[in-house]
Amino acid sequence: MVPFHLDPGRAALLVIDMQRDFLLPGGFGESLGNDVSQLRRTIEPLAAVLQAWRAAGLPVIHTREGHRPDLSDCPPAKLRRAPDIGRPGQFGRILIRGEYGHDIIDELAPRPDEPVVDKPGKGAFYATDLSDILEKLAVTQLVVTGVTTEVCVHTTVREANDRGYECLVPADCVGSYFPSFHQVGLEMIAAQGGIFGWVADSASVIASLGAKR
Ligand code: C5J
Repeated sequence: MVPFHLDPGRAALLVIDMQRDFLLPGGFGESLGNDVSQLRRTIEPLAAVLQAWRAAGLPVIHTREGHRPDLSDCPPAKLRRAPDIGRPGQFGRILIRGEYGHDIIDELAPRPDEPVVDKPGKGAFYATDLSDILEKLAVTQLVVTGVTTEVCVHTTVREANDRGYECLVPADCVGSYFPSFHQVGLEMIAAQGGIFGWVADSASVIASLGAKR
């Protein structure tokens, strides 16, 4: 496999959908019968990467999955399969912008200078200005973290790969409610010599930042 060499001058950290609706006990994710501890185990390693990334002065971009209060940006086909979107939950209307549950967990709260990209879909490029943000930053590499491995992380990595970005996924910084999907999701990224990215871990990302400083 071709090695991934982090080029700090051209890299951004992407933090996908670390939202209360997905991660908090009592929230939307748990209400669907999911074990949120499978996602919550990413918080500590991801916070460590975030801290090192910020200390290196490199760009961080956060995303949130969600919709306008009138649901006009939620395709009926999505709503049919996720009818709880927009309904009241323990942390406000589920996956609706402006609600407490839609926002990012306190441990990974964005800084005022870090863009937060609101996305109606699973991928972070669809119907967002993420491409413009990355172009302005002259970024060509993405370290992609967050939840869930096989849905929003995977879709975003695939979208990014098709747009020419080199994507590195630290395995301990992404999580799924389904451990088997997580495992296979990671294997799929790195299969066949890295068919759409690379997989590493938080320690190696932090170490490569230190080495470049
Ligand atoms: C899902 C996500 N799984 N952020 N969203 O619906 O992966």
